Amino acid sequence: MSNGYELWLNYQKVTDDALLNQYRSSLQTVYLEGESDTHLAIKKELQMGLGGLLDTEVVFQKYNGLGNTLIVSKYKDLPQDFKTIVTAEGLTEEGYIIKTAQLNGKSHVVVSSKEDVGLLYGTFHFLRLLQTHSSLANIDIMEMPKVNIRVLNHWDNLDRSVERGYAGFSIWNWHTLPNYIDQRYIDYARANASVGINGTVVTNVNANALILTPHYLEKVKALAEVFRPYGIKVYLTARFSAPIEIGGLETADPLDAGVIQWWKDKTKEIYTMIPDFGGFLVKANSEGQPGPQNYGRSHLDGANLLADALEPYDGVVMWRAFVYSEHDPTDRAKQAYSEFLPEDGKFKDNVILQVKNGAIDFQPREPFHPMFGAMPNTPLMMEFQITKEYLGFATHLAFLPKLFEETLKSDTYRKGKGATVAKVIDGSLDNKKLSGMAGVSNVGTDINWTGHPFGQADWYGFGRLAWDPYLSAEDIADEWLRLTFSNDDKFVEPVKKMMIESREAVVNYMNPLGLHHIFDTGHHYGPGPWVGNLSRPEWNPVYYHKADTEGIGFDRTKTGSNALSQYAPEVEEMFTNLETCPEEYLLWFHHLPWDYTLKNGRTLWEGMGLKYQEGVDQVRDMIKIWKAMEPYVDEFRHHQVSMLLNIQLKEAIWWKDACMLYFQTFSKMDFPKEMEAPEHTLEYYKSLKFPYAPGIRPRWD
Ligand code: GCV
Repeated sequence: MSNGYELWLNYQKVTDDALLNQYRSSLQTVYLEGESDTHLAIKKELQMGLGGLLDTEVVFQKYNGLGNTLIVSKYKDLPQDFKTIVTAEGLTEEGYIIKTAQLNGKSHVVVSSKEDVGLLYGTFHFLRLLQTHSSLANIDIMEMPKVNIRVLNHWDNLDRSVERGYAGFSIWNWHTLPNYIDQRYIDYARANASVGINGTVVTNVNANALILTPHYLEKVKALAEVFRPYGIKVYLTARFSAPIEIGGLETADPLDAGVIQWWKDKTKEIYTMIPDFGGFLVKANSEGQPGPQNYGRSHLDGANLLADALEPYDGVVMWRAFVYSEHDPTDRAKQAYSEFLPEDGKFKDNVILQVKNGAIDFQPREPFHPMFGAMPNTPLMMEFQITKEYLGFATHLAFLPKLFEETLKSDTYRKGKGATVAKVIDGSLDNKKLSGMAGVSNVGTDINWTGHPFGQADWYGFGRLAWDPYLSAEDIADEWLRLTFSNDDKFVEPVKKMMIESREAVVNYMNPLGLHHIFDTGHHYGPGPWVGNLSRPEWNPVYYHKADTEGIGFDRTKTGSNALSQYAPEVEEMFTNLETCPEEYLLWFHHLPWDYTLKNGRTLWEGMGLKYQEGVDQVRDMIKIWKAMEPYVDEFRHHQVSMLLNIQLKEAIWWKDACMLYFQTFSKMDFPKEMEAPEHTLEYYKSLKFPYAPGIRPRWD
């Protein structure tokens, strides 16, 4: 039985006997030299990994002169000229080589790198090869991350609540830190390092300045010490008004000499305690957070202020582009672009703008953010949401790497065809020095970390894509299933198919055909397309679907908000033209009549009903597939996932019924005959209230 705590690092004994014997005979001795903390972590991981996978005692031999090379061999004596086996030439700092090397007619597996951390990454990869039952005969791997900054963003508050967290409380126990080091901190670091995540922002972007006080910095330092051997840097969110709140100043104006000095001093204090501190992540002038605009200054002034303070220590500022103003009546989707575009090329070298994958807010499906195609002179990093604020919390199975892949593969056409978002964020399109990918974490104190056992796959997949944004979601699903559950193809193939389809299922039963942000208010749990009474127009679902008796959808073409003009002409044309606009984005960009004819010949109204129904049916299929998997999965996790899938089905039906009943008040048309009739009345769905739905903060109404 597995409670899921070990994640994808469970190192179960190899089940194939022939392979097990082969592994056992060729992997008897591990030769290692180093004694740095990272080398010790490597040794521990190999002891655990090989011990578990091979269920046998593996001998570790210290061998001088190996540096950042480790050799796993069947031979008790290592040939003296081992140095010729591999060279780390051409590798970047975090890169590694894994090779089956022949020497004096003898075969060894060699992992080699330039720096300690590369060897750690190589070790995890080597273990992954064994976990996925790969042959050792001809390994020839060279890996280097394509993206520099690969970070998790924790929206964790100091009281241990987690904004948009659905897997328990924050894993950071601020009260017992710095003296009590929870084993979770170490396992968290191992899990992240195993997929190449090299940074963590431990505090919420809706920030609390207290984290920058000495009392808390001591605690952050303790975490940084746990993470350091695993190549993970700590970052903090910087509340822009901190100079006032904890510094006793009267202003936080970024051009004020006292404020400039305060940030310099604070940054120095942090680096004295944490020499490899990563830098600051900032949400400013967004959803009530303070920022430079409070003083009539710009985002540029704010970001450069912090960049100056961090520059002597090689720290970076990750400045969020998620901004929209309650005083700006223009389409919310246009605001970030309008705000940041004029500043392109003016940020200091150690500033990177952190841009959400889409221009609204982590919807089940969004077109890529237009900023990715428009800022050649500013490094842009991707912000994905791993936690499922808008994809069913931790009770729905929706494999997010599929969503991430879709955005990364999108073509911005900034330099003609092939200028994908992946190329923008790995910096290759414009030869950027800084590049990054952030994922809003879905981790909490639940035993299995992520609530839903399949939520682990989203964390895993985020890390793998941050390392290499060109990986396919399908390969990631395959890998994760083998590591986490079983290598049996009779299990892997159907469940992989289920994972790959799962995200589309959620889109279908929540937001089909380009609908978006029709979630119930504040907590975003369940449907609320009827909500229209909130103080800020763009917090209301009615703002996004614009349903009326004529039709439905947000016109973002030239006849509407013209948000499409923010894309390259090829993209603008493709989305504008109804012939070429993919139907999954239809209502994102167009307001269309209810009887508009879809490509399948059905009316838009009928098409909506069919999509909602398809989503429900897809969940039914998922339940069927999972049921058949009973022989391959331990009872505990099988039962857990079964219960969750049943919740998902109930909620999928809820979404279908509530949305279709509500939209019917405008369309005044009958439901398509293939759609199952709603279970309740619209009034019933409207009456549902969830004041204690998880993940909300008091700020939200
Ligand atoms: C951290 C959305 C979420 C907020 C979140 C915000 C952001 O609005 O609902 O909880 O705040 O995005 O990304 O800053």
